[in-house]
Amino acid sequence: MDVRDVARILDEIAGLLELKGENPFKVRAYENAARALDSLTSDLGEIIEAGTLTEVRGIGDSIALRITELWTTGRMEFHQTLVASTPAGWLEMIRVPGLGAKRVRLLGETLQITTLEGLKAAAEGGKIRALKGFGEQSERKILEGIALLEKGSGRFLSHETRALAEGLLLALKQEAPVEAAEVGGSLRRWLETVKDVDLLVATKKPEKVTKVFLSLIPGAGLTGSGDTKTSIRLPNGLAVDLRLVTPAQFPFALHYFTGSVAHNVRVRQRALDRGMSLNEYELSGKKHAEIENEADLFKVLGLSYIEPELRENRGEIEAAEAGTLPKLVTMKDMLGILHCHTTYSDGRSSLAQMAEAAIAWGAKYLGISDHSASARYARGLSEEDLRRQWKEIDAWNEKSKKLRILKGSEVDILPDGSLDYPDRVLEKLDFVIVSVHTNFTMGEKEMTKRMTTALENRHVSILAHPTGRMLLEREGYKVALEEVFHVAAEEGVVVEINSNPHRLDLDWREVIQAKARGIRFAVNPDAHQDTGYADLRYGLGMARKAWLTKEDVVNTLPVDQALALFRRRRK
Ligand code: DGT
Ligand code: CA
Ligand code: ZN
Repeated sequence: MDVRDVARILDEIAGLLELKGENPFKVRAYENAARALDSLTSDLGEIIEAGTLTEVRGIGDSIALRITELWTTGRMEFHQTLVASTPAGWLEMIRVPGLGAKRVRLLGETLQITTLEGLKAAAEGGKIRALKGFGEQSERKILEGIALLEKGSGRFLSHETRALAEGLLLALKQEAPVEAAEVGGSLRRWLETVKDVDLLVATKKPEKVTKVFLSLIPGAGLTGSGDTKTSIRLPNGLAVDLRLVTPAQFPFALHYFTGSVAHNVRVRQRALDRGMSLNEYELSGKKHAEIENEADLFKVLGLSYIEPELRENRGEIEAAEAGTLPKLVTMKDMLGILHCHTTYSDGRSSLAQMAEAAIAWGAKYLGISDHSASARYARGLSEEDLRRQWKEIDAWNEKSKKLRILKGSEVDILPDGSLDYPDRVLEKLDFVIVSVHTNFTMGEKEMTKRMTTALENRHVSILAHPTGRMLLEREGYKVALEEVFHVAAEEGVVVEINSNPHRLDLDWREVIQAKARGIRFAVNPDAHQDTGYADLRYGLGMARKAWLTKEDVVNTLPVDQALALFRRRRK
């Protein structure tokens, strides 16, 4: 259990209390405690051991006791009692986008609904529109929300599973007789969501490895066990498959279990065409000594090495044959970090903290972009606030040799396509990010016009999170992306790949389309605190899946060239 698990359970308690119609102050107390844990700067275990948990702002006496119980025993009586006394379906219903705990309870009690299916039936039967506070539109929204849930059901955000997978691999390498170990499947291909975790281990002592594996997560249930495969399921429903092979089989198994299925089918066919047969354990007619790793396997098949991110059967095999695979952008290439928030708007770290963290991360420049004036949802900056921030940035740049801070803003695109600061303010900024944060539900035509109008403003440098999607939560707004790309390409506007693992927006499939039009990209963390730069690896995963090279990504440019690019349109 780590601190994030504890925060998640506190949030769940807040939801459960709300479902029960408990005192809002009590609900708030749990939410506050969860946020306090999120922004903890020292180790929770150490704090608990030192008995200083109640000194953390936002955590009161009784919640501190419950956190301690959870941390030390792995369970919390209060939480379990709450879960046991709430219809399980209600917890699912809260996950329907747009339905809060209050409405779930109202619907549950008045219509005697206890399951998600019951909710769907009620909405389809037109029973919800008759209730006070609901209408036909809310009924339609509920159905859309359920459809989205069903579509994503059983999938997980990749960051929720990656840390677990990497932790398990590390533990196996340290504690078991492991010769080689890798994560496979969609996780290794950096897909944005994953169904399960596929682990692959080469060993000469499979029983020992299995035994260690089963001891690593005490709360997990065993769902399958054999000589070569062991499957467990975590309490949150995530399945982890461990496959065991011999060291000689490892390259074949790693390639096979990395996938994708479509890629595998092509590669296997290629082997057949060359008179060989390939399966997850071997390539017939080849001595194992000839193939020590995946690169050797590709080579025998007449292909250059294909990075896992590219294995989606989207032309990578043809390119590998022709020797035209791109040199994918890497973390080392990234010199600058753009799109970051501070305590001036809705960030949790100060400008100085964000800057120090950027230095530690190895950045040469940092683009600050707090929210604009009318962004009430995020404490947007007035012109006066912005000027105050510029002073602080100037002072920093005067004294710091290590990191240049750029003056930017994340400016709201207003419903009519105009921007949330006048041009005379925008022209003073080093870079201008624009994005849609309000009125998501307008029609496709209107939204397209809104966005293209904004991009035509010559002060705009970057379009952020272009579709507004939240993975497994909500679809993006309706917009004709081809038209937006067309204008962005024409105007020289850079398009963002937002690295927040809940967004990963623009999607890599769309990035491929946009790149074909000559668009360049910024891989941005959208960091709201000084630990937020870590998300860049997820954005980079998207960039690499879209075949992007260093040249396609503007924050690989030295600061002067990046600035010149952002200001080019103003001349
Ligand atoms: P996921 O789990 O839905 O996020 O996506 P994957 O790609 O991880 O799929 P998964 O876990 O079902 O299988 C892992 C890999 O095993 C998959 O990427 C390729 C390989 N594999 C699974 N089933 C087949 C199959 O029927 N044919 C071939 N050629 N490969 C398969
Ligand atoms: Ca998988
Ligand atoms: Zn932002």
